[in-house]
Amino acid sequence: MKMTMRWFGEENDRIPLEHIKQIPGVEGVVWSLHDIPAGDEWPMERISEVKEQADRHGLNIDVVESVNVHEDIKLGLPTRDQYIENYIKTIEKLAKVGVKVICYNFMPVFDWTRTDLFKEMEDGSTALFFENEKLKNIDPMELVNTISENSAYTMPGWEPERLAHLADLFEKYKNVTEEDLWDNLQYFLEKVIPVARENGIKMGIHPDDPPFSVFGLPRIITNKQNLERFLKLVDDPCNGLTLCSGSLGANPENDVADMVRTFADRIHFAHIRNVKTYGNGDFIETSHRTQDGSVDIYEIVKAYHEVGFTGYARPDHGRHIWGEECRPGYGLYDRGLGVMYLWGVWDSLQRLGKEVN
Ligand code: DNO
Ligand code: MN
Repeated sequence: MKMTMRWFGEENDRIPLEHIKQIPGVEGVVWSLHDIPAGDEWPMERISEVKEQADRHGLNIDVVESVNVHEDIKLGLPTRDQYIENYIKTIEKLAKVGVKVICYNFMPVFDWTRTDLFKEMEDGSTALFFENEKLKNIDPMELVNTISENSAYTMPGWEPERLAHLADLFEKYKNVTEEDLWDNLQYFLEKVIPVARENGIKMGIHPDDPPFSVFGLPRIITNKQNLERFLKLVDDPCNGLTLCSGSLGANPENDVADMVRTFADRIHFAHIRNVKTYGNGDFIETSHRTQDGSVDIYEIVKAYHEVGFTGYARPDHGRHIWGEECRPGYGLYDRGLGVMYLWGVWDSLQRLGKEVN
């Protein structure tokens, strides 16, 4: 398991690379060019700049999260070919600086969605919270306004420039069914996966978060059966998964450890985090520790260990603790603790394994 940490870039992240380097066992940063709109080709100078910054701190840049997919590709519009062309050029450039894995998602309109970015917990920490009922009765614009009232940050996909076109986007998705989304995903994969393969890059789709429809939009990367279907769309080792335990774990019916065992050789990137579910669709993000949430993180790490996982992993969202001011879910402290929990479990399994063998 190769440990990494998500970093939003020198101008975009309060956490310096120096601090990331101080977390035990972290070898690389998971990065992106967040200011480049989805669908645009990434400039080589910008890519090289991140590579140089990371090099200076002895961190690798093997994993990119995300190269976002333009809505026209998800919608299957005729303009998609140009955006796929740009995507391909970006893949080729990323390969030049040694990138090994590209994470992306295929969620219409929004990336991950929560109803509260800083929900107060009993211990004084705050965390990302999702309240199902609230989402049912609120229009997306209203949710954005409530959320941005108490935060300088917004969720990915909820940027003001995008939201200006929200009504248009919803209109375009009006008649798009889940089956259409599957077809459009297949079309994208058939063009992109051969290029990834030629360039030594593995693609890892991130599951939908939460793993069910929000605001009536179709969502398909949600459970084991659909992951299986996804992998068969283009049955190539380069067409793989970013298996996110927190996203999938928001549905208590998903058994993530079982997915690790089933899809082992197609998991290129592991997102490991815990959530506490309440049975009605609500969930709160907790510390990574198994006992704190509803997802059995110990069992998931054990599954990765059993299958001899040598891919990339990162702690995913963390809580906001010790008074840290940070972007929602991406503070240093709780994710640092997350790394140490994951190593604690992994290292003890490693030791026990040796004793047994
Ligand atoms: C949620 C996070 C997401 C993820 C993107 C990937 O679990 O990991 O923000 O980064 O959806 O495209
Ligand atoms: Mn994730």
